[in-house]
Amino acid sequence: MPDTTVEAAGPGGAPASALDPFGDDFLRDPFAFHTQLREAGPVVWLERYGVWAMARYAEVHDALRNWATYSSAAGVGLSDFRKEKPWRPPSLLLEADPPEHSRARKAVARAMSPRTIAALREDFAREADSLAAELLARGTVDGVTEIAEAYPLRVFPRAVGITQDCREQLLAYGNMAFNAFGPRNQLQADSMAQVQGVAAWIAAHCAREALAPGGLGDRIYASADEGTVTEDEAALLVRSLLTAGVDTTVIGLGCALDCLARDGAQWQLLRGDLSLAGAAFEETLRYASPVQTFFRTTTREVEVDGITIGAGEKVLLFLAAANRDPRRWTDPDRFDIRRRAVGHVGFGYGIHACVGAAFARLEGRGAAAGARAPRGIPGTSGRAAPPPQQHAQRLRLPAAHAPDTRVRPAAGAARPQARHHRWPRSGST
Ligand code: QZP
Repeated sequence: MPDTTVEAAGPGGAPASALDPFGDDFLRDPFAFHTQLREAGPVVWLERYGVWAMARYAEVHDALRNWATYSSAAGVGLSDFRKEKPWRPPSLLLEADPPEHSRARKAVARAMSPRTIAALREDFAREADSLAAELLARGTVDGVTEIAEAYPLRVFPRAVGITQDCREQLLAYGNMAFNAFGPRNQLQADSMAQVQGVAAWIAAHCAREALAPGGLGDRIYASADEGTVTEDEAALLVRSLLTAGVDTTVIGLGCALDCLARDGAQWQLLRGDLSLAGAAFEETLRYASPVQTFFRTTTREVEVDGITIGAGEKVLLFLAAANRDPRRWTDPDRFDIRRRAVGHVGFGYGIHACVGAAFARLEGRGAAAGARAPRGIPGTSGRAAPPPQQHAQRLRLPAAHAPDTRVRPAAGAARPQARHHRWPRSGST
C-alpha cells in the first residue's frame, strides 16, 4: 500500500500523514496501516483532522501514564468538549481528570472490588457451561450473536442488577457511545437516530430503584450513602457501567473466537490445556485490540522526540498499533496464546486503565470454558470479507455485513479452518 507519509510536512517539521483512521479502508483492515504510522515517527501529524497520532508502544504508554499533560477532560474522541457540545453529559470517569476523576473512580472500583468479582466467578462459569451445552445440542451456531453477544448479555445484567431484558437498549446505546468518538459522519448520525428513546431508558435504569440490591449498580449507590459522591453522580457512574460493559466484552469475545477460528493450532492448544484460557484472552486483547484508539488533549506544550505539540491539541493514541509494535513485541503479528502478553495496552494504562478489567477477564475466561465442551470446534464457513464500514472503533457493523463466525460441532472430518473474514462483529441494532 502506498505510503502517504510526508517528511517534515507537519507543524514544526513533524512528519505528516494523509491517512484517515476513520475512513473505510482503514477501518476494514486497520493493522495494514499501523506499520506506516509507527514508521513515520514517534509522533505524526494527521492532516485530515488536524490532530496528532502516536502509534509506537513507548509514546502511547508515556502519554497514557502522563494524564496531567494528556488530559481526558476534553473528551477521548475527536470532538473537543471545550469547543463542541458533547452528545450527552460527559462521563465522570472516562471524560474527566483528577481530582474529579479520582473520586468517581474510587466509587466504581469499590463496587467492583476483587471480592465482588470473586463472588461472580461461579455464576459466570455456570452460565458458560450451560450456554455451551445448549449450543452444542443445536449444532452450528453463529459465534458472534450466539456466543460473543449472548454470553455477556446473560451474565452482565444479573451482575449489575438491571433487568435481563436489556439487549436491544444496551447494544444500541453502546453503539452510539462508540460511534460518538469518531468524526461527525453518516455513521454517527445513524447511530444517533437509533439511540433516540434509548437514552431515556438508560437514564431510568441508572436510578437506584431500578437496580437490584447487592448488584454492582446498587453498590455504586453505597458511595452516595456515604457521601463521597452525590446521588446524581452515582446515576452517571451506573451509566458508565451500562455504556462500557457490554460492547467491549462482546467485541473482545468476538475477537477471541475470530483469532481461534483462524488458527486451528492455537485452538487445539487451548483445548489441550484449558489453563491457557486466561492467556488466550490476554493475547486476544494484545493482538486484536477490541478498542483500537483513544484521544487525549494536551494541557500544555509538550516536546516529543524533538517535535513540539502545542497546548490544547488532540492526540490520537493507537492502542492497537502499540500492541503490535516490533520495538516492544517479538513477532508481533503472530497470535500466540503461549506468549506473555502482559504489558499490552488493550485495557489502556495508568489512571484510566479499564476499571472493569477483572470483570472482563472473568467473562473472557468464562467463555473459554466453553472449550471444555467435548465436541466444540470453531470454524468459519467463510463468507467474503464484508464491505468497508466507517466506525470510530473496531466495533459494530450493520447486520448485513456481519461476518460468518459460525461454530460447528466437530463431526468426523470437520476441522477448524482459518478463513478470511475481518469483522468479528455483527451489529443487529
Ligand atoms: C465507554 C463511560 C473502551 C472505553 C471507552 C469504554 C468506556 C468506558 C467508560 C465509559 C464509556 O464512562 O461512559
